[in-house]
Amino acid sequence: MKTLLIVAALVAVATAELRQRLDSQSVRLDRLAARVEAVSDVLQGRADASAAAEGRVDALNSRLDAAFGDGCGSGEFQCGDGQCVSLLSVCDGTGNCVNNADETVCENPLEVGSRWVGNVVYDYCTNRRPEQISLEITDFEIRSSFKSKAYVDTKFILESNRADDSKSAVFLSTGTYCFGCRLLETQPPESDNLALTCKFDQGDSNKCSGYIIRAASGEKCAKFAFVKQ
Ligand SMILES: [Ca+2]
Repeated sequence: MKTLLIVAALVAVATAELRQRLDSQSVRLDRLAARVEAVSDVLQGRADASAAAEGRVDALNSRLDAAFGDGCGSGEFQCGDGQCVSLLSVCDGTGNCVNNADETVCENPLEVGSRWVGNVVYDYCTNRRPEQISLEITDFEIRSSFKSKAYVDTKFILESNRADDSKSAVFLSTGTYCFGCRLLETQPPESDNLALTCKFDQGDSNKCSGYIIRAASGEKCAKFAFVKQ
């Protein structure tokens, strides 16, 4: 009986060690995936900034669109069938796409009162190094003179929960939501000139990819994965 108990104890210890090692490997893989994504985003951000400095952003966008894009220019909306129309014509009440797609993307994913939580993917630039950003929508207004964008008021709560440094900071900011781009862009709330944007994937209004952007250069320097609560 005593021998059985010893064997059972050894098996339990070995199982726990194996589980710990697997968890550790899983964490390493998650970190590796995040680093690969981070490098990709930083390279993209630097390429954008460099091109802007040289006045070649249009040419770069054309080349990227040709290789990976939807065939439309940066100020255009893709109707889904190859046709491109101006972003300004999206959600203006008149069908500009032959298939009327520019008037069927006018859903508002950022309802007043909705709350979003973004967990950090990577962060190369903020001073606070938040592990999480809570985003609340306090106002969403569509003005009759400019229906392709909405004016959005937001409240950010930056939360850091590290054992040695647990704190939060609250900021208010204004911004816009572009229906054709499915993109929220906010103004930098602080003198560090860092701004938050959030890009919705087509067909999913409950998640958006949040980027902290250096407003001066457009470089993406932090990413948070936002989910609607
Ligand atoms: Ca239209």
